[in-house]
Amino acid sequence: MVDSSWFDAACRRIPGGVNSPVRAFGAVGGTPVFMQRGEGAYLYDVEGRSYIDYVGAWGPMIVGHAHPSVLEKIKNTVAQGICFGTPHPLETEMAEKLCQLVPSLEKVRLVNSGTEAAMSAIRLARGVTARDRIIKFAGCYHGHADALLVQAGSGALTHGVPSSPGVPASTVEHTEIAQYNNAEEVRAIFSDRGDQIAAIIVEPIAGNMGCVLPEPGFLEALRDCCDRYGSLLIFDEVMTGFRVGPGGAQQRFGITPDLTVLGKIIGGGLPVGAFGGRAELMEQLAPLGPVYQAGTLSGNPVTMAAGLATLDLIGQDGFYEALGDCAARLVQGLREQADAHDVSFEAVEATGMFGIFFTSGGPVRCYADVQACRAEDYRLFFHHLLKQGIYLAPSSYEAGFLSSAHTQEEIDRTVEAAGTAFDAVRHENQ
Ligand code: KE4
Repeated sequence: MVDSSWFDAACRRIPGGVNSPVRAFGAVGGTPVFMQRGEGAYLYDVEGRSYIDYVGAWGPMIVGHAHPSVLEKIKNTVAQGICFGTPHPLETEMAEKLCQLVPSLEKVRLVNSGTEAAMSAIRLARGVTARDRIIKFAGCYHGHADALLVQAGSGALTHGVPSSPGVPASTVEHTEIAQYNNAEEVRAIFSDRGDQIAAIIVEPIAGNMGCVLPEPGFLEALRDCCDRYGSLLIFDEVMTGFRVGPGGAQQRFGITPDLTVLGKIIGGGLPVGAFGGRAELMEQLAPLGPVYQAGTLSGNPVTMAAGLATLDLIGQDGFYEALGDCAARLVQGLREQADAHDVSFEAVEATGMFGIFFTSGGPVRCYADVQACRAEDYRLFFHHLLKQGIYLAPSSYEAGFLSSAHTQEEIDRTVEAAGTAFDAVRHENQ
């Protein structure tokens, strides 16, 4: 593996040696791999080893690394200057594109991260409804804004408690935690205090506890509760937007949220976030309306260029069919290998994203199911694949990501390498 001196040097000046905790390999152990270059479906570490990449920078790199069209558009844009702090035509082009592609968008505001987008969408929902309470789901992640760093309080509590030091209890007292795929629980909350609830925020496919699909009726129940009580339904599509289909999860499932949160893919790998919805809601934002929101680099031209080039590529005929075929073959191959090596295992896919679970308990449908999975087996599996040049997410609580650059060759190599990895897991469990 990569010489640890790279990580030692990083740790001297960067907390934990990383600028985002999940990169630190805390969940799988070992020393993080320092990557130097990416091309197509591959990453290359600082010592020249290659890896088939199933992290894709946590979602943005859906057309693969260093795609020529994306690089070209970035180069042409940046050659004209980097950022002006004024309106720029590419911002209008991006807003127009997003509203064409995402069914529920009439207006959209660009920001610089998914965190910022989710935080702003919640502020807007609270401002528009003049209500404070929000509902989120255990295992769903919407960035690290204070109001969302919350975990379920003890039994009788109807509000969350901070999940991180530095978050005042008062900041999360209006945030409730429900269980994913538990429509009855949400209905009960609404029947008791629906008139106090500003919004539900949900990952329409949960990608921050592996990959957990909504069961039939779950998203519909959220939509129904919000309609009955005048609350807003916020789909956090930072991960699923343009990942699970051209119009995201809302198009895939035919559910129209009131607000949508986006990020990752729309920046093509550069810092980005966006939130949008009906014009009547979005026009409550400054400078038109009273809900304040701002950002120095929001909508900057270079990010817009990278995002637009990426959105052009995913708009090509057959893009999602090919991505979905690839995911299906990968998941099927992993299931077959797990069976062949007598390892109890589940795998799910949703076109460009997938989840793998070392579970003996059947389908994984909520956070508690994910917590019951064998994290130690995932750790072993991860490292045995890493040694064979396959780079999975360094945490069993993350989803995996494919790109249009992954071909049958990468899938075959991965499935073959998984055989060795499953064998190691079985031996460890004997
Ligand atoms: P960012 O602030 O990291 O751009 O986006 C936050 C966010 C919001 N909503 C969803 C559904 C997300 O998945 C994310 C961020 N995803 C994680 C990966 N699980 C980012 C990786 C990291 O934290 O380094």
